[in-house]
Amino acid sequence: MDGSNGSSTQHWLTLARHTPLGILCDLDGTLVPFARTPDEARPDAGAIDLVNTLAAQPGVTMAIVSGRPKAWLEAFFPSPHVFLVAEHGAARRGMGAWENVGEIDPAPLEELATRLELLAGRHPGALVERKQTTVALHYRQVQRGRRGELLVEAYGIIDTFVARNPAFERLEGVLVAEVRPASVKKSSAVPWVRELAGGSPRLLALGDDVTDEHMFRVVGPTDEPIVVRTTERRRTAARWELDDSNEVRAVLRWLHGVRAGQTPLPVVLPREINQREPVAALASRDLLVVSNRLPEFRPVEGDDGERKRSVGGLVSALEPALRSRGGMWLGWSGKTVPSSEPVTTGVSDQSDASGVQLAWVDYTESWYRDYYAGFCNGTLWPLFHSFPSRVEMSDAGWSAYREVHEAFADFAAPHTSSRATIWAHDYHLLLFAHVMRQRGHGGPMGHFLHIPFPSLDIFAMLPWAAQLMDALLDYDLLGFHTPQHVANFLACASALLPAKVSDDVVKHRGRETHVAAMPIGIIPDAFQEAPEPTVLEEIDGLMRILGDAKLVLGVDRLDYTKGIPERLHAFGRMLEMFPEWRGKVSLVQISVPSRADVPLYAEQRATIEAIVGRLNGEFGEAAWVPVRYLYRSYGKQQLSQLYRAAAVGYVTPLRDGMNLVAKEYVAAQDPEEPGVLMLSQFAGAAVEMQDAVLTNPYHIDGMARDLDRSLRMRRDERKARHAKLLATVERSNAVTWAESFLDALASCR
Ligand code: GDG
Repeated sequence: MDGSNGSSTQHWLTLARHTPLGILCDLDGTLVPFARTPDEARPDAGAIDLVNTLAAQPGVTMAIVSGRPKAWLEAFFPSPHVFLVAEHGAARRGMGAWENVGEIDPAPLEELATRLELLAGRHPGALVERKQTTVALHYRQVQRGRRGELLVEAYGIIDTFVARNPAFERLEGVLVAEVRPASVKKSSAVPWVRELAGGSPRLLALGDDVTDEHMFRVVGPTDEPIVVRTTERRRTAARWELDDSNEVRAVLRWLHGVRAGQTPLPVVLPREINQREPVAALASRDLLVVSNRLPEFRPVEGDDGERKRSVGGLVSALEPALRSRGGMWLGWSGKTVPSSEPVTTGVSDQSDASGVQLAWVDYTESWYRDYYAGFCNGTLWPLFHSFPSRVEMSDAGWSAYREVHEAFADFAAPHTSSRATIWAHDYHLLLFAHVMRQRGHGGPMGHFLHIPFPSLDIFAMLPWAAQLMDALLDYDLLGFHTPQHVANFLACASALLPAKVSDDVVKHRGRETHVAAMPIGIIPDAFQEAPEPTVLEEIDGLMRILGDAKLVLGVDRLDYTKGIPERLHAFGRMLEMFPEWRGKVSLVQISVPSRADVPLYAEQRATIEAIVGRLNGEFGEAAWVPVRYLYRSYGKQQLSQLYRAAAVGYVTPLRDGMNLVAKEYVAAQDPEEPGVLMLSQFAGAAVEMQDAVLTNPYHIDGMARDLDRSLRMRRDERKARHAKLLATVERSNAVTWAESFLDALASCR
C-alpha cells in the first residue's frame, strides 16, 4: 500500500536527512514477522544486513530494543556498532560492553516459571519462555476458543505472584503474558539512545507491542513514533502506523538510500494515525462491555483510589475475553451526584497496559431514584421474576430509563469505533442497541439477560412492552439462561410486534435478531482451592458453634425472589414433621446485604429476622440454636469452606434466572463425601441440574419432606448425584460461556 503523498514525503525526507538520527527498533512483530514459537522467530539475513548497514552509516545511531535475552540478541548482532537493549530494558550493550539497568534479583521468578510450565503442560500450544529477568507465557498457538481457560488460571498465578513480589509487574504483549521487573521499561532506551547519538538528534521509534508503547510515550515532539499493527488494534501513543515487518524494512531501506545520497522513491511511508475519529483514542478497542455496575478494579494512577478489584463472577467470565480483544467496560461508577450538577464520566488510565479499560458514568440522584431504584429494581426486576404484585410503574421511571440509556450512548458512541462489538448485560440496558443504532453504530451488538424473561401475560402488563420489544430487536443476538426464557421472549415478540418469528430468529424492520439459550457457568476451580489458614480457623470456629449438628446452608443476596421466608418456614415445618432432627441439624442462612435503601428490601429483612426469632424461640434449646442468620457477606474462600461443610445446599428461590450458588455448592464438595443440593424447580439452574433434589418452594410441606430426604440420603446416592452435577458444572464454565456468546455474536452476521 502506498501511503505517500507530497507533504508526508517531505516530512519523511526531512527526517531521513537529519543528523544525528537515532533509530530504536523492536524486533519481534516489527522488524521480524511473528512465527509460531519464539524460537522460530529469528532475524533473517536481510534484516541483519539492513540493521548493520544502517548502523554503519555516518550520523546514524542504530539500536535494537527488544524483550529478548542478551545472548540471543548478541548472536545475531555481534557488531559493536549496533546498540542492543535486552529484556525490555533490563540490560543494554553500548560500545561493545553490557551493563545492567537497575538492581534486579531474578530469584523469585524461578517458582513462577515452574508453576506456569506446569500449567502450560496442560494446555496444548502454551509455551513458557524463561529469560534472565523475565518469564513469558506465550499462547499464540493455543486454540482460540481455549485461550480463555488458560488465561483465567495463568492470571490467577501471575497476579498472586505480582502481589507478593511488588518488584515485578505483569505485562500483556501480543498473545503473550509476561512478568518482568517493574522498574525497567523500554522507555529507558530513549534517553540512552539520544545521548549516544549526541548533538540534537531526532529519533525514530518503531514497535508493535504494548511494551513499545513505553518508548512511544517518552519520545520528544520532533521524534517519530511508529506503531506496527500486527494482530490487534489498540490504543496507541504512536503518531504513525505501518502494517507489517515488510513495510518496516521498506521504510528503513528508503531511509538508508536517502542518507546515502540516492533519491529513491518511497515504496511506502508511515501513515498518520487519524486521532480525530473517534474523539478519544479508544477507537481501536474492538469490544465494549456495558453493564449497570462496573467491576470494581484496583486503583490506578490518577484515580481516587476508591475502586478495588472485585471477585465477581461476571468479571472473571469476561476478563479473558476483554483482555485478549483489547476491550473496554462501561458502567455506572456507583456514585451519585446532585441532580442539579452535570453528570461526570471518566475513563481509567491504562498506563500499565493491563488490557481492560474501564469507563464510567455517574448517576444523578434522580436517575438513581427513578432509573435504578425505580424502573430497574421497582418495575423490571419484579415483573421479569413474575411478581406482578410487587411491580411499581411510573412515567417518571420509564422516562429516566430512556434518559440513562441516552447518557450511556452519548458516552459510548464517540469512544467506540462504529464497527466495534458491543455486549450489554441485563435488564438495566435493554434499550442500549437501540440508542447506539440511532447514533450510527454498525457493529455487532448482543445482550445477555441474567434474569428470567417472563411469559406474555406478565410482560404485557408493562405499558411500554411493545416499545421495549421493538428496541430489543436492534440487537443482533439476545442470550437467555434457559429455553423457557427464549420461548417466552419469542411469544412476546410475535404477539406484540408485526415480526416474523422462528425458533431462533426474529425478523423485524428488515433486521434479524438471533435468540439463544446460553446458560451461564462459574469458574469451578475458584471453589476448589485450598483455603488460607486464617479462613480455615474462621470456618472451624463457626463449625464448633454448630457442634455435631448437620449443616443446612442457604446463601443469597437478600432479595424477595430468593424465597428466604419460605425456606425458613419449610425448615421449621421439617422440625415439626420429623422431630428426630431436633438438635441434630442447624440451618445457617447467609444473606448478603443488597439494595438496602429500597424499602421493599428493608421490609424483607425485617420479615426474615422475625421468622428466625420465632423458629429459634419455638424449637431452640440451651445447647442448640436451630437457625443462624448472618446478614453479611463472606469472601469466596470462606464461602467455599462453608459450602463444603454443608450437608445440604439449600437453594430455593421462588424464581431465579440461573442461580450460581447452586453451581458453586456443587463445585466445592468433596467428591468422596459430597453434600446434597436441594434446588428450586423455578431456578434456571434446575434445567441443567436435574440430579439435584428438585423442590417446589411454594409448597412448604413438600419442601420439608424434600429436606428430610436430602438429610437422610445415603452416601452412594449422594456420590452418584454429585458426580453428574459436577460434570455439568465443569462442562460449561464462565469462560466458555463468554467465548460462546461472543462467537455466536460474531457469526450472526
Ligand atoms: C443474577 C441472577 C444469575 C453470595 N454471597 C457472597 C457472595 N455471593 C455470590 C455468590 C454468587 C453470587 O453472589 C450470587 O449469584 P446468583 O446467581 O445466586 O444471584 P444474583 O446475584 O441474583 O445474580 C441470577 C446471575 O445473575 C448470573 O447470571 O444466576 O439468576 O439473579 O456468585 O457466590 N460473594 C461474596 N461474598 C458473599 O458473601 N464474595
